[in-house]
Amino acid sequence: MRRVYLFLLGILVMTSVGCQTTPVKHYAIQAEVISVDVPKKMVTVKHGDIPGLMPAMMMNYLVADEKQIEPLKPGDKISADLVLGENVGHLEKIVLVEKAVAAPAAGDVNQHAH
Ligand SMILES: [Cu+2]
Repeated sequence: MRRVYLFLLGILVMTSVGCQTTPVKHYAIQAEVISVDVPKKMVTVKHGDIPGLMPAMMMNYLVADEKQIEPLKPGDKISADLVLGENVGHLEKIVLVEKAVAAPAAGDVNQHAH
């Protein structure tokens, strides 16, 4: 009986090693860009709730590829893949969801009451 148990345990260990080569975790996040530092590959965002990880907050993230943050401007809404598992988390697959509202154009003046 014990032998069967060990055999099953062996299969379990091999299976988990096989399908999980790295202990890296991915979290899909939604965030608003606060500032972008392309040379440092750093982006400051205000992210929403990340279930099981942290509540909504403002924080800095490194990005794997600085080209992904080059076009970003403060106020842009993005979605990204937060990758944790190394010393520092970083963002991948950054997608611009919504462009920041542009500076008030002539048309917007009409919205003010005057
Ligand atoms: Cu956070």
